[in-house]
Amino acid sequence: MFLRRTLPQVLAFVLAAVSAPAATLVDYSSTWSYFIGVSEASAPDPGSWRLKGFDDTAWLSGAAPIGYANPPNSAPEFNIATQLPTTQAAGYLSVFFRKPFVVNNPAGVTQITLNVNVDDGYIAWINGTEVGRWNMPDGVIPYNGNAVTAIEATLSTLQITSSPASLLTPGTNMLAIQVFNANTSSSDLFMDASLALDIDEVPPTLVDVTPSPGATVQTFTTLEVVFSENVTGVDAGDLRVNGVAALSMTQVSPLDYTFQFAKPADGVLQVTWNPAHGITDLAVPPNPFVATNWSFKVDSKISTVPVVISEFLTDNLTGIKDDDGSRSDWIELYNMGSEPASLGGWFLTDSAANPTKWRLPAISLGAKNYLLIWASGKNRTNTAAAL
Ligand SMILES: [Ca+2]
Ligand SMILES: [Ca+2]
Ligand SMILES: [Ca+2]
Ligand SMILES: [Ca+2]
Repeated sequence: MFLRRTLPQVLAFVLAAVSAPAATLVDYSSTWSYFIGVSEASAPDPGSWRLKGFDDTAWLSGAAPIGYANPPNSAPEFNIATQLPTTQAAGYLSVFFRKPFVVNNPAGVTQITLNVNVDDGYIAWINGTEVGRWNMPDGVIPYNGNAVTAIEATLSTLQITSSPASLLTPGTNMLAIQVFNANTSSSDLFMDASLALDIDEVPPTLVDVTPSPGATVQTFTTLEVVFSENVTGVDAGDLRVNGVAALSMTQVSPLDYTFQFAKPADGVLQVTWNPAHGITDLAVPPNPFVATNWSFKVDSKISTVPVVISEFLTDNLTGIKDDDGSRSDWIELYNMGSEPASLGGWFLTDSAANPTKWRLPAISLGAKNYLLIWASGKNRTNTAAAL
């Protein structure tokens, strides 16, 4: 058996990250409109039959499974509900199928599952976008193209988890399937299919906040929150610091918001949500945001020296030598800031148990300047010479 899948960006064979119930929108044994492929199903655009607006009133319709077996009622095809003429009798290699389905709120759809029980191969489209093919060659296949191999009816399952909502529109949508026989002498053809949507039932939560819980910041006027998914209903009045609502709110993206507050006095700030925040995800029915509170601290006196360890060497065997001609390990500090920074009150250590192992002299490191410190154990503190 030869399996082929295309459009990998819309086909992800992974478990959905969220648990969600599936709503079956097209069940097996449904009634389909169909057109026996003695020509393309639409002209001049051979693809327009896949769209919702195409007029298929002249097409036949019948309940699935739809197909034929030669001889009739052969074992694998015993349950065919709508009999087609054989390819030999009617001179075709493919059959076009259309089935409308209704989606009230595409934004809440987290996965589309399409099951097709087919002999011999198929290509499927939702609203004109190909969502997958099975036992078919690549590329555009004309009405008289054919499946790769002859098989008995086989169930193939597509799970579309990457942006499934982008394939759908609110209201009526169109599932189009073209079934191909493997060759003009094939003894059979078979199609039955189901389509199910997983609906989001997972409430939004916070995945990141700034300032973070327990943080100490020097100044505070802006608070940023990132939700686990796109949400709606976010207003300045939804978020409070020490009981006072934000002055304003800015939407960075549908899941990322900043809130502006009046500058508070130093101390611990409690961040809470208005119980009537009204924030929900985009599912139908919507799932309310599960609010969590946190606190952080403002201390205007804390140092915010923008000095980082920019480079270090821990095993100096062949590198540079210090003033005494010996090779020690070294650490390079860099002032990222735009002002000179005092190193007074800062320490270097190589022991987590001893964070104040070596006190930096209270020198000033100029803006955008580097400082090399030898980890020599010589404890040099003459700021006029190398450290
Ligand atoms: Ca057969
Ligand atoms: Ca066949
Ligand atoms: Ca959700
Ligand atoms: Ca709100």
